[in-house]
Amino acid sequence: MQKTFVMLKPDAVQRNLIGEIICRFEKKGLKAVAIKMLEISRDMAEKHYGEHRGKPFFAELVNFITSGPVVAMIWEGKGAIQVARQMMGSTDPQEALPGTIRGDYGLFTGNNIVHGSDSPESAAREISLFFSAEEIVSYQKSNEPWIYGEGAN
Ligand code: DAT
Ligand code: MG
Repeated sequence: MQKTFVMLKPDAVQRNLIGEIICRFEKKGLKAVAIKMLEISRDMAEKHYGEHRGKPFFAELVNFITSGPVVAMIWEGKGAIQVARQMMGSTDPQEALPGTIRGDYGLFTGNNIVHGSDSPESAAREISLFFSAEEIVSYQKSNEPWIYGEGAN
């Protein structure tokens, strides 16, 4: 089953949105297989956002993501990468549609609440940057046939 890396950014933690956002992914039917709170070092932030190095907002982005604790998570499910991106909404919360996480909770691109992997390659890279293999669990949930129908197994 596909895995995606999702991170609740420092603004989500400070604004008491951890539970609310985890609730959305759970209700959607995705399965949490790793969750932890941590403070990101500058080195890790620069690695995580390496594709944006050199862009005008890079320094601000690294400052923001290291400005307080974050919640790093791996969610598993069919099409999890694309599904989580759709649930997050557009990068700019002013453009993100109501009903999406950024559309419901944000107003400013710098502080856009949540990160989600944008491809299988970035999911693999981000998962291995944030989690060791021992931190990722593998388990069955009895509700899977109710989520995926006959295609559950
Ligand atoms: P996303 O987080 O939707 O994948 P991205 O990978 O293009 O977006 O950018 C990473 C983060 O960088 C984004 O969540 C917020 C910040 N960012 C992107 N574009 C920006 C801009 N034009 N000005 C300020 N911050 C920006
Ligand atoms: Mg991105």
